[in-house]
Amino acid sequence: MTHPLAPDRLALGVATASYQIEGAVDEDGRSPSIWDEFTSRPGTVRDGGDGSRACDSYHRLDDDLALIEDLGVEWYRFSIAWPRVVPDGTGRVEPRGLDYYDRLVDGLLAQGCRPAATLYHWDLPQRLEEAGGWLSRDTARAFADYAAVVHERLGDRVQLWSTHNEPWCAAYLGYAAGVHAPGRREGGQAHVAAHHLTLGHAWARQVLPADASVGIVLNLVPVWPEDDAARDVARGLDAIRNRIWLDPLVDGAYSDAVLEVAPELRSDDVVRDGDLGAMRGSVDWLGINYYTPMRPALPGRDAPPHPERHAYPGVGDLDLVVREPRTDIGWEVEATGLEELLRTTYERVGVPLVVTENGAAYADQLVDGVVDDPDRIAYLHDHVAATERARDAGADVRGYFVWTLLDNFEWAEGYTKTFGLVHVDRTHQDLPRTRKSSFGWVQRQAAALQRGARLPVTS
Ligand code: IFM
Repeated sequence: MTHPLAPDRLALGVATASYQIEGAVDEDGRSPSIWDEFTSRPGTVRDGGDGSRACDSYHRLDDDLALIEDLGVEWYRFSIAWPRVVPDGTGRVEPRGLDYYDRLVDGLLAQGCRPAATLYHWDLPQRLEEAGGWLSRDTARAFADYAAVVHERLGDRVQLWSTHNEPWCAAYLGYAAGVHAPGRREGGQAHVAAHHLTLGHAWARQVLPADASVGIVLNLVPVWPEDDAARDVARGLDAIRNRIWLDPLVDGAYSDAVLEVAPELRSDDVVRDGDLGAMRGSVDWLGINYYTPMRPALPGRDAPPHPERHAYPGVGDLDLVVREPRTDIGWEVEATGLEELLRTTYERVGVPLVVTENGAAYADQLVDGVVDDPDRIAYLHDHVAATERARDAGADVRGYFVWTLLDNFEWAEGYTKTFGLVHVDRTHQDLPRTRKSSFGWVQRQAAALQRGARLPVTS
């Protein structure tokens, strides 16, 4: 199959996700998702926000298409809201939901931008959660059926498909730490959710045409133990962040490192005959979302506990060290982590890679109609350079997509953390959009690419 992104240069794109920008959660037949239910519970989101309005992109498709056209990038990565398309999770299809994505895809193509569709970016229909959510195999089957419905409608125009976005978050933040929807704290059952997410991916791959280019988007991380004492927890962390996803995709097996922390996956009732075979070789390309490296340590340091420490069932007590400099969401800035991750992942998987998300939250200020964000520009510059270095070292990385177009609903952080190239003023009823300086920086990269330049360019 010809890959939609060419190997000879890095393609540039920008990414978004349905629940974070669309709003319109009860329009045109959309049913509630697990995020609608989760955000309705007091205390789950830092500022009490939710996605009911978000950036109102469902109603402002033309405005946002105009922003994308002005940005000048070659690719726009978006996700599809399952509850808009198959409101009950299975069965009846809602054509009005599909119509919205149809208009988006046609609008992008008309302005020369290529659509990349993600089928699941965490907005599971609430009805499926009530039937067991990702702890049930039936959800994996329902996902494959939903994937076929979407592909049937958009597959003639969308060439780059991903099944899941960051299934680690869906499984471990959702079913172990309980800080994302559905907000469950079920310990090792999160490993079962992880298995069903990968199974859903593999079954979706089977129902999509063989000539479709299908991948999965993983938030893999470089794991750098703080000291020798942390080597065991580092192995466990690596198992849950990296190996539990890559082992079945590449080897069709869970390695001992994974089974040690996830004994639930030794059960024949969970991992059934044929599951691992379906997963093996099921990606034509792999998406990598990178923000920061992880530095595991043993607990007991004189520092506040890390909020993610409950997201690693089976690993034992661990802490995570975060060095300076950090972005506004508290994540260490370290671009060499991306270079290392791309090189080692390419060696492991051997399929084309795309950096499907990379970007930074900074506390932007709108002053006299201007948002100047030099820290975000520096972050993007250094990470594009790291991506090019990984290519120089032989990693077949085909694209770099910025996270994200608009300041949006940042999950449990609500609207308090902003990653956008475009500021959205939430103090105004009509949510006016203002291009930040980083928007201009990406515009210049896109223009330079058209002249055949190597990125990043400085100007
Ligand atoms: O906003 C998220 C996105 O939905 C998934 N990847 C990480 C981003 C920043 O937290």
